[in-house]
Amino acid sequence: MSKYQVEAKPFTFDFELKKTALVIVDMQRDFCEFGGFGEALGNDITPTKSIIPTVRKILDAAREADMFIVHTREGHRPDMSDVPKAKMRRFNSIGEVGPMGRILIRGEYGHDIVDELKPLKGEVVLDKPGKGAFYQTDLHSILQNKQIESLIVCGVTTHVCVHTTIREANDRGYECLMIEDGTAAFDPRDQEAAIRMINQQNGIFGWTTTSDKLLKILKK
Ligand code: TIU
Repeated sequence: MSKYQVEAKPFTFDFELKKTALVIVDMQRDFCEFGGFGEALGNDITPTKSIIPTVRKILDAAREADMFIVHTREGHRPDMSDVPKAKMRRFNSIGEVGPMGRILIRGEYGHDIVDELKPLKGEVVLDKPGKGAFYQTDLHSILQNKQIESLIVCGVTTHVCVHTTIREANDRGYECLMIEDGTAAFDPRDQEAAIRMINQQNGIFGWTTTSDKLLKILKK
């Protein structure tokens, strides 16, 4: 059993390789490229785009270590029958045609994961209709079947889908390590607050660390 210890906040994060999954949240063109959902919401997507190389380094190290890998995508069915009225009322760009196809719709170019982080055969690609990766998906049963106990979490956006996913995971008994520079929010204030909200109060939702600390121990 390969056991690892990463320097983290609020204290060292211990994990067993075979019981750990790398979860990459919503690194889709819709959030990381121009003309997608992120921009339609009035955001500058520079921060989300800028973490792609860091997430790629973590993904490469996880692949090298033979870690279980899950990629998530937020999006909806083409007929939009799974979009709650309450979501549509506030985000009526969903389903509109943009430069990358219909915004946040499964099967469209903009909905897919950026080229640099393209999933490999055998890695789980999980489509989710909400912000959290556990809501209306089979993620919990997949992780249970694989005997996963710990999650290393990267992706976008930190305060929205990453946070919701970590909160859902924490309540289900998983220990979560969020990578501070492997996640991004559109606004640096949200990034800072989101990191603190995970590791505060002795790790109320989990642990946080930086990519260099994780990569250092994964490459040993
Ligand atoms: N708007 C925003 O910050 N995020 C989302 O809508 N989805 C995800 O975080 N993936």
